[in-house]
Amino acid sequence: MQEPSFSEDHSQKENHLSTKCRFLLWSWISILILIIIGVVAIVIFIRYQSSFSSIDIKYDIDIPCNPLKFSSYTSYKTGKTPWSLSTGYLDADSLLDIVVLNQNDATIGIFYGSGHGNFSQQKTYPKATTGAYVTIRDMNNDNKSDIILVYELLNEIAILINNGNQQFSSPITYPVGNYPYWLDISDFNRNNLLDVVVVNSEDASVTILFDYYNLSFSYSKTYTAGNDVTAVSVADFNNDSYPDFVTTDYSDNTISIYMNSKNGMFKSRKTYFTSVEPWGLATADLNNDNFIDIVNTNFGSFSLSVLLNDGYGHFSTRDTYYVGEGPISVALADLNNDTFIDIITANDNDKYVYIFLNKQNGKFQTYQRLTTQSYIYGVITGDFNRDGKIDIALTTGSKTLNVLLNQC
Ligand SMILES: *[C@@H]1O[C@H](CO)[C@@H](O)[C@H](O)[C@H]1NC(C)=O
Ligand SMILES: *[C@@H]1O[C@H](CO)[C@@H](O)[C@H](O)[C@H]1NC(C)=O
Ligand SMILES: *[C@@H]1O[C@H](CO)[C@@H](O)[C@H](O)[C@H]1NC(C)=O
Ligand SMILES: *[C@@H]1O[C@H](CO)[C@@H](O)[C@H](O)[C@H]1NC(C)=O
Ligand SMILES: *[C@@H]1O[C@H](CO)[C@@H](O)[C@H](O)[C@H]1NC(C)=O
Ligand SMILES: [Ca+2]
Ligand SMILES: [Ca+2]
Ligand SMILES: [Ca+2]
Repeated sequence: MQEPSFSEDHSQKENHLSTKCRFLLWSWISILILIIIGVVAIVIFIRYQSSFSSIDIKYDIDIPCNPLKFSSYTSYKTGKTPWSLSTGYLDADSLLDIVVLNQNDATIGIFYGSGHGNFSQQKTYPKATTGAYVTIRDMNNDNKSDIILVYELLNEIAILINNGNQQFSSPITYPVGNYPYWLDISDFNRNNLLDVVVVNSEDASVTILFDYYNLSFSYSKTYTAGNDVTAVSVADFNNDSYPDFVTTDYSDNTISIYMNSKNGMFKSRKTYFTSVEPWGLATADLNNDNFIDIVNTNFGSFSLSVLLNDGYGHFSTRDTYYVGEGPISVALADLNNDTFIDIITANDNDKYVYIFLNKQNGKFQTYQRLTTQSYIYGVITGDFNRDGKIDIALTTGSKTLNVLLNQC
């Protein structure tokens, strides 16, 4: 009876010892594993952090210039609340200039370009009141680009005629609807006289001023629109060679498509849901099928909607991309020269410009972002230093214009 009990004791002792050994062994292995995990975690964290400072993660390597490379921003002083901006040739030197609408100040500012990517200090021109939108077009067909503004408080648009030598006429105004917010220019009735479509945000309407000639429009038409209609973009959506247009209906969470009846008159609008508070808007062919597609910012849901044209001017395919708090303006341009249009946007609540590269099929890669000054309203693109690479300019809440040069 003892032997078994002894042998039991003995084996228990042995078990006890080997448990101790195993405990020590496993402790060491565990510590080693923890150290390895720690090191790996630190390496990942450092790499993630450093890539985060200029750009974000996960790239499709087969897209050119990926990640993108831009200069850091150059800052130019503007007036109060620089809001909308536009680029074009405003003097006779064929070098791109930039006009900035200083919303809460009685001026617009023109930054004359040198062609090297740098600009003059702003040269100011008077305007009558606050303004919500500015664009550039040769309205009177004299081969000099004029400046067109929206006066939201006066329910008017205004045109400054370019008189050459960096001189402009004082603004000539034209009545539209209640609280106009944005406009676009085209020739809807195809008679070679320019027409202007204006969205009136506070009376849910769209005004079209037709046939600008000898400083006047010859007639206008008003169409009902969505609620708080904030932006408009003209494009031929159904490829019938007559220009159509799209609006963002901020309080309805929709965009509306207005199709031209091939006489400059418009059929009743067709709406598509986007997301919360659609605001900024741009149109271009994003998947290279020759049909024009739509991108809008959704201010309230911190996102972009991309709506692809099915070839008949219908937009049932919608993709959503998240971008951060308060996106307003959006621009479309091919930043990496692969023939596919990329998306450039920014938020009114941070200090980055966000770039979504086209995956060459109308879908977009995770954004890359570039540092700018804070609180961005307007974003535009243009080849400011004439190197064939499209650059970016934007207005900020620091009362500045920022210019970032493409170096990809
Ligand atoms: C129009 O103006 C540009 C300069 O802005 C000039 O290069 C071009 O030759 C002009 N064209 C005509 C037809 O006058
Ligand atoms: C722009 O840069 C060029 C070349 O670096 C320089 O010669 C020119 O004076 C600059 N122009 C302005 C307006 O700063
Ligand atoms: C242009 O408008 C002015 C003033 O309204 C008028 O006197 C003039 O006859 C018009 N010219 C043409 C060519 O229509
Ligand atoms: C658009 O219309 C033009 C002229 O009718 C035609 O040549 C072209 O092929 C059309 N484009 C597409 C993508 O269908
Ligand atoms: C862009 O691509 C075109 C066509 O491939 C090429 O000719 C041009 O040089 C490129 N531009 C730049 C700036 O790389
Ligand atoms: Ca016309
Ligand atoms: Ca398309
Ligand atoms: Ca591209």
